[in-house]
Amino acid sequence: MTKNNKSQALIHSVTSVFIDVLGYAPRKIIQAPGRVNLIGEHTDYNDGFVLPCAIDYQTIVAASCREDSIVRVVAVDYSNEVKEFDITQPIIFDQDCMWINYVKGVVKCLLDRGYEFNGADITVSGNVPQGAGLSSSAALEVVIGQTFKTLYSLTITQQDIALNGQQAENQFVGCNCGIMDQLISAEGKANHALLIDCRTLDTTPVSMPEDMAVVIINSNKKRGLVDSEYNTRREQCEEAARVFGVKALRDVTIDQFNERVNELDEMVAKRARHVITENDRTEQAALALSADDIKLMGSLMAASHASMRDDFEITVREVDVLVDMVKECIGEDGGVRMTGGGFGGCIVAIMPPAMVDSVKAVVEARYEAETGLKESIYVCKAMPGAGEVVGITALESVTA
Ligand code: GAF
Repeated sequence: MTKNNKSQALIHSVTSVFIDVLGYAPRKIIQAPGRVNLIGEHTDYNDGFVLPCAIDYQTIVAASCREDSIVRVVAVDYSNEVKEFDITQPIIFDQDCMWINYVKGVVKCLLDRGYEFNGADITVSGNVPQGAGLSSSAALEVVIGQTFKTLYSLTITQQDIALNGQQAENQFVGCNCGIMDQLISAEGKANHALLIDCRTLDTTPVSMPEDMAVVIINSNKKRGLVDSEYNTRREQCEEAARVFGVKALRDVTIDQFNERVNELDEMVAKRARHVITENDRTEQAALALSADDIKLMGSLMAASHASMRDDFEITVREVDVLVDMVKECIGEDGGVRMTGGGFGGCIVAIMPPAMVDSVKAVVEARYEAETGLKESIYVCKAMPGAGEVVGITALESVTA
């Protein structure tokens, strides 16, 4: 991974806290990125297609092996709170401290999969905005898996680090998410998005046009009822698949849907139509992006947003306002849609780099006035997935 200023600051802070709190210098620095999904929303758990890229907002760990069986973790972003657990004892959910459950879940799942290791000392910090739909949880799950892989030379693939993280989230933390977030965090590629087939987990790199900026705007609308609404959408999709007699909505074409739509409950039909059309849009978008066809990409993103708003019903007013505002600025020269699980959170826009300042100016001038909320804007690059941070020693980073 190449260092940028944002990651350099995180490396500095995990390393110096490691030395201050744990009393010695860490052996390894490991990172895992957040992600932005360009298109393909709520398709992953329907065995469909997604097109995310890893971004230059990350979770970074400083770590060393221990000779005993204790995992000791310092959360730099939670006032250096220290938590520890013993991997030879039952690993149980902590009702009072949420962040440690992601670490515990990942370690427990690694042990359940048969990997063997001792304890570790870990400091962790991140700059992926939390609760914004940019996968801060997946970045934490993946960086912890990657840390044990690195410290103990585990023969675990990047795909299995992702699956292990998803299992931790599903079974230990209790959110029934799909595989997209963990997989892009583990396998992302610089300057590329990945078309992921969420049934086979095959990934196809899609190069990002050079003259295209990726801009994420956080509505800062607090995401409400996320887990319960998410799980309801999943159940509705599963219900539709049952009616069609298939394993997942991935197996239903648009023509088949139209022929049998009357057999579905009205709301279930809307949910299914979103997923089926979104899968199709996502495959088309991968082709459009690799052909630098931004006009087509923009129209697919617009259709995706309308489908999330009208059929899947996961957008909120503030997000719709932002999308319309940005669309007005970029016209057919780019694309914009909500990104992530929904019910608040972020939009993603692609546009020529020369437009970024004027789009920022419009949003800064109008969004707060129209919604009472202040946005946050991140201009991102597509980054590599999780790995050890090379070309830097722990002490160099502290003194840099
Ligand atoms: C969340 C989930 F974690 C993903 O698996 C995916 O379903 C996404 O929402 C919606 O596309 O990020």
